[in-house]
Amino acid sequence: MRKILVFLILISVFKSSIGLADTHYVSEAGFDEYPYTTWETAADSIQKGINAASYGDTVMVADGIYRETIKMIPGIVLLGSGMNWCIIYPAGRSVRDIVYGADSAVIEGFHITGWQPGHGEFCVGIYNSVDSKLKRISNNKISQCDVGIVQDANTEISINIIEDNQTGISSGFGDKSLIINNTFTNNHRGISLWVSGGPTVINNLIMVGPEDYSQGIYGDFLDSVFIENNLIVGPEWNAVGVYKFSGHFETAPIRNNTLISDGLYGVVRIAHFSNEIKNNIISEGLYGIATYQEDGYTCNPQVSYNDLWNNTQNYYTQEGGGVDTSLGGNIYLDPMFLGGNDYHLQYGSPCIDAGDPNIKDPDSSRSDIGCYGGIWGETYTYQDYPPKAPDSLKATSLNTMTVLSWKPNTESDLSHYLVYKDTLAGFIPDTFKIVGEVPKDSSVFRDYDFVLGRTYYYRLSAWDQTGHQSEYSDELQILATEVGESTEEEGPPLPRMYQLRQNRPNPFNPSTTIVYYLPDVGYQPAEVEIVIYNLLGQKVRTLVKERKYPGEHRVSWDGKDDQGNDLASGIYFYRFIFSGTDLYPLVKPKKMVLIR
Ligand SMILES: [Ca+2]
Ligand SMILES: [Ca+2]
Repeated sequence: MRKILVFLILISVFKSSIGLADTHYVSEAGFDEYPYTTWETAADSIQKGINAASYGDTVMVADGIYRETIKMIPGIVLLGSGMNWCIIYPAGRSVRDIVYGADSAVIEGFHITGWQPGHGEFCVGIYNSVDSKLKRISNNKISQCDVGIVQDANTEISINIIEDNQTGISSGFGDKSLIINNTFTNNHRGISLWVSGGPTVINNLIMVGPEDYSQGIYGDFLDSVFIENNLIVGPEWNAVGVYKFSGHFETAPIRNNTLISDGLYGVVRIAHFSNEIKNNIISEGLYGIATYQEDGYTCNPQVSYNDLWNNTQNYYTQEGGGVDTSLGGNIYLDPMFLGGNDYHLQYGSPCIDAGDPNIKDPDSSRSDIGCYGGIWGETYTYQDYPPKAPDSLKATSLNTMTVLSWKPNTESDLSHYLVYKDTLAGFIPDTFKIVGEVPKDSSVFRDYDFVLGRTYYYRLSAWDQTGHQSEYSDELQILATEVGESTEEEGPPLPRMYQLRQNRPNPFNPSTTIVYYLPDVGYQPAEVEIVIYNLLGQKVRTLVKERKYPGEHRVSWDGKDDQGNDLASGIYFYRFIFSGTDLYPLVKPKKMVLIR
């Protein structure tokens, strides 16, 4: 019922805009009486309906499976009842083109499906060439073809679903089409751009297919092309976002795209090419941007204001290839996507307002990096999500402390971590179980409060600057043991002891040297203090107070106090303070003698 209503509205629109244009009907339920001008007399095939029409007419097609191939005529609008109900499927026909285009015609609302690509006859869903320039291809699903749409004309191709084809759209020979708002899924190549093709490719979602070297957009011998605001996602290890791109460009910006190539192969691979790669998020690939020389052409694209994140190697250049980053603006930070398959940016994302300042978003602010920023982008509310739960917890027990460390969170709006502890497995963290707060630039926590031989359980949460708490980390179990024993089978190598060695020479005049040793207990340098006291227990000199990496260190003392005065002969003590905690009695203070 709803569909019929839509039809009636569409009919009235066409009648009023085209004037004397007729409408012809096609339905499996009609009486098939020429010229098919009512649903009751509807034609029993689409081609009959088309043949009864003339320039400016509309042909409306009801639900059904139409086992035929279609040859359009100029100037008609061919309207199916919708891609889920109106199917053109010429199974078994030994033909190449399922739909053959015609000048200024429109096709909308069909599912055009061929046979399995690569089986028997080469199959094209819609053939649309310079001799048969369709005006618009919209709201169709095109599947199971060797090529979904062959495109050598200047056509609007919009809001189609193009899936399970060998190639989704093949565009070439001077094509200046607008390919906009389409969804490509599971094609070996989403869009192939051939000899001197130069379409504008905007706002498409391209889910790259699963075969080896599947590609989102492939280009060869190009003239000019615009690749903007596309989301290209490679769900398989070998996917490539934008591949090859050779040619003699007048202009070929790759701008404001989000390119996620989940795995081992590169996202952008470009030859003969010295144009701009700007405002893109390029993530998860083996190579973020790869360039190489081909046929003697060098390649040195201008790369600015991109976010390259979590690629094994952000830039890869072979001989004759280069990357010109002199304009700057590139960042290498977690883009903070919403997650799942949603690549909108979270509140606090480093990509917000970080694109080229000369490019504006629809809300007139500075462009965001990625496919929702820039002139074809969206205005949307940035949702403030909590950070991810801390991950990869490790712990080591020494006899006076337990050292926890974890993989640092990557969110730009991170504030701190909270550490929860209990003596029961499977405990539920609450505020009474908080044993520490760790600032965002550290990912180590030292716990001095335990009984040797007992087992403790830890969980962590991460907090952002607007007060959102992550989910809790997995629980980590640790048995507090004697020095140097690790309770983890595959934990970090056993740390050596903290050491504060006897000063040399001793007694001394005028100066002496103290050697100390820090074990490896985590990812971050730790603050170390070495403080000197007199016999009365008064602090006379802070010799060291800074963050130090693990390993052996040495420091000299010249017998002066903090004000630079010479101290008197006598006995002095020095002690070792580690991240604010006196390590006594693990590391006992040592005595030294100054002789004037
Ligand atoms: Ca912005
Ligand atoms: Ca947040």
